[in-house]
Formats: sequence, structure tokens, C-alpha cells
Amino acid sequence: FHSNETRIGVLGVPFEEGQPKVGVANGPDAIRKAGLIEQLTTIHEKVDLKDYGNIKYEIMADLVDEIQQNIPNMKGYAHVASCNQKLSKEVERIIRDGRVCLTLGGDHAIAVGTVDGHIKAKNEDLCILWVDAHADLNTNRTSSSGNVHGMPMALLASELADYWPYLPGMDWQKPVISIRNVAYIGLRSVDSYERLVIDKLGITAFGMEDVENYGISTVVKMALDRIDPERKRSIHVSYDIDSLDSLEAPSTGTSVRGGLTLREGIQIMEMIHSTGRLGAMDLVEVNPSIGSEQDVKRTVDAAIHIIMAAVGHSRRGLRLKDVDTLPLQT
Ligand code: Z70
Ligand code: MN
Ligand code: MN
Ligand code: MN
Repeated sequence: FHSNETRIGVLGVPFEEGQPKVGVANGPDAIRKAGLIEQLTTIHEKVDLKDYGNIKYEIMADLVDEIQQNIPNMKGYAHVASCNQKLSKEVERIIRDGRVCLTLGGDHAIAVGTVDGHIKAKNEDLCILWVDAHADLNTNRTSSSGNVHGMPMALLASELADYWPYLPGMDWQKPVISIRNVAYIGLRSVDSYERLVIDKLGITAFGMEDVENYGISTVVKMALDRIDPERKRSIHVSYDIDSLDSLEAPSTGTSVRGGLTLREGIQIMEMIHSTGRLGAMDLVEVNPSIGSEQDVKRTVDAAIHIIMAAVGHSRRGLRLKDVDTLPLQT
């Protein structure tokens, strides 16, 4: 592919079975309606963008009864397994088409499929930057909610594979990511069992106190030093909009005060873009049914700014090519 061409694939996942609040399934369309696709094509002249539309999946009907009887404490499990299986294949296809895959959620349970698809497409070890107020590291045994959007990182991490029962309909998914290749940024609402796992496994986790102490640039550098020390891995960013402060992104299911500013949220993705190794990004948990019209607009606008930074929009402005004089005379 042309070296300075930016190839992007956008995929919507209108999925909300991983948590109890209706509306998050309308995240992808709300973000598109606010102009994401048009804005992406203005980043520079060499953007090759393809919108793959919204994913459609069929529930694995033969498994529903068995699943509901045998998998305790995973609400909506049949949907989670069915959607993610399809999603993994779609993400793999988009990345194999030479594109950075931008997945619009939907709740965070969809990261199981996007990360799996990324792993299969790249055939190499990746690293994950998980930007979130929450660690999403519960298993069905430790979760007090039974909401699967609080579990995707635990489903993905190889070190936690033995802590899960056999999950029918999930055989396609391989927990091949070592938790050593994962870093969190933005944590501030971590359950006690999640804290135990983070401490026991020595997971790289930068909470809001680290952002406060070091500043966001240093935090991103430290995160990359840990998860991609040789600067060679494909980077998967799983970006939960609730990493931002409630004032910045009010329209989300579980907002927590004391979070990232939009400036910090944008800075993270500008730095990831500058590595040249962003392979895939999820932007999840935008719920247009929560809050006022103004809240929704603010949240969707924040999501668009973060995505634009991820694919190369510069706050410094676009540099004109082959122009070194100002047009002073007409
Ligand atoms: C809690 C749980 C969560 C998002 C809430 C919350 C998880 N740890 N994730 N909102 N985005 O239910 O497991
Ligand atoms: Mn999350
Ligand atoms: Mn979250
Ligand atoms: Mn704006």
C-alpha cells in the first residue's frame, strides 16, 4: 500500500446485551449521524475509508437452552457468544484488507470479538491499551453484577483461562493474549477481586492518580514501554468512553467522576497514532438514551475527537504539501 495512505475500515456493532441499560446499541448510528465518516475523510487527501455498516448476527439457537442452564452469572451469554463470533471474523477480514479497524460499540463485551479478530489477522503477538474507568476483569465467579461487559479482559487473558468453566459456543475464541501485553489507563472503579488479580499478576495499570502524578504523556510512554518494549507489536486500543470524566462524556451507562479530560483522551490517541502501529480500535459504551440532548451531543463529539486523533488528525492543523510561500498577492 502507498506509504502515506491511511486505510480505515469502520464497523458498527449495535450490541447491548452485555449490560442492562437500553440504548447503547444505538451508539454506532449516533456517532455516524454526527458526521464521523465525513470528518474522517477530511483528515488528509490520502484517506481510503470504507464503512462496513453495522454487524448482523444470528443467535446460536441450538445453544440457548444449554447455555442458560449451565453458565451461571453471565447475562445475555448466548448473544455475547454469537455476536462476538461473527465480529471476530469481520474484524479479521477488515484488517486483512490492509485497514485499521475502527469498531463502534455497543457495550464493552464486544472487545472479545475485536481483539480475537485482530490476533487472527496479524498472526503475531499484539498489545492492548485498555482505556477505561473499569478493569473489566471479572469472571463469572467474581462478578457481582453478572454483566459481561465487566468481563471481556478476563476472557481474553491467557493467565485467567483456568478460572473459567467450559464456555459452549466460545470455542472459536482463544485467550492467547498474555496479560503482560496489556496496560490500563484511566482506572478509578475497580472491584476487589479485580484489584486482587491486578496485584497478583502484576498487571500494568495506570489509574487516575498516575495521570495526576506523571501527566498523560508520561503515562502513555510508560504503558508502551511495558507492553511493547521493542516497538514492534500491533496495538489494539479498547477505548471505553467512560474513561472520560462524567462532565466530558455524560451519556454512558456507568459514568464515574474524576476521570480523564477530553484533552487527555485525545493526547492518548495522538501518541498511539504516532507509533504507526495502531491495528484496531474499539470505541464503546456511548449510550444516546442517557442524559439530555446536549449530553448526548457532548459525548458523541468527544468520541469523534478521540477517533480522529487515532487516525491522524492533528490539532496543529494540516500541513500543506509542496507549498512554502504564502499567497500574498492575488
Ligand atoms: C463492574 C462489573 C463496568 C463498564 C461498568 C462494572 C463494569 N466492575 N464496565 N461499566 N463500562 O459489573 O463488573
Ligand atoms: Mn469497559
Ligand atoms: Mn467502563
Ligand atoms: Mn467538536
